[in-house]
Amino acid sequence: MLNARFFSTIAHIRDLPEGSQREVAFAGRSNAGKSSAINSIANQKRLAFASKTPGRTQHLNFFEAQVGRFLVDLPGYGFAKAPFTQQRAWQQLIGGYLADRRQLVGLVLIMDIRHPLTDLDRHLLDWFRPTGKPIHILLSKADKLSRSQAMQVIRTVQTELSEAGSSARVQLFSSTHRIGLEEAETVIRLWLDMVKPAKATLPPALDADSATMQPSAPDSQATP
Ligand SMILES: Nc1nc2c(ncn2[C@@H]2O[C@H](COP(=O)(O)OP(=O)(O)OP(=O)(O)O)[C@@H](O)[C@H]2O)c(=O)[nH]1
Ligand SMILES: [Mg+2]
Repeated sequence: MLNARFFSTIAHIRDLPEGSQREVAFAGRSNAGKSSAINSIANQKRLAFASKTPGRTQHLNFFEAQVGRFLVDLPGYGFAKAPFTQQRAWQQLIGGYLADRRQLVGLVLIMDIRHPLTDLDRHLLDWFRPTGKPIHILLSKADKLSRSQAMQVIRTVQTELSEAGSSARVQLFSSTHRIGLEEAETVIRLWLDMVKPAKATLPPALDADSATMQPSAPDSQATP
């Protein structure tokens, strides 16, 4: 688990956190499950203000996972009829952030598994691609489908992405049923250059118990 804590809410590009080194942004349609995904990955309840009312997240919400390493919850798109890159607020704040933020190292795109790759999702994928930064897709609410239905969707999405020349990776995800959490966390840790705290293990020769043990058969394993 990443243990992130709420850091700040940003309404203007000029207020982006100073001293940030790496950021991973979470984007997707309104109600796709972005805030819930951040909550479950960050091991927090109500951290990112998940709600039943679409469009609640209006600004960029920053969560600090380690000093200088952030998860960024973006406002959802899909309300107004115009493509989001033509909407003034989106263009200035979120568009500007995604296109120009040097510290942004990767984009997590959340898509409801029951409505994957909408026109707006494709638009975002095409629009973000010139940055050259990696995209990882979470097919969220995977608990809403059977395992075989979910596998069918992931295959279809993978095929469509590769046909469109996208190198985005895709996985199943559910915040409520904790599906795919580890896989998502691994990607985010890698992008943020965070290493898991190493477990303190003693080399066998220095382990007090094994030092006093009788020699065992070559293929048997010593259990702690
Ligand atoms: N069954 C199920 N419901 C989920 C899951 N993730 C989120 N939801 C529900 O979907 C709704 C929207 O979740 P949010 O996390 O607020 O979605 P969002 O993408 O942040 O929405 P906006 O901020 O409005 O763009 C809430 O009612 C959540 O409880 C999931 O994995 N499974
Ligand atoms: Mg939200």
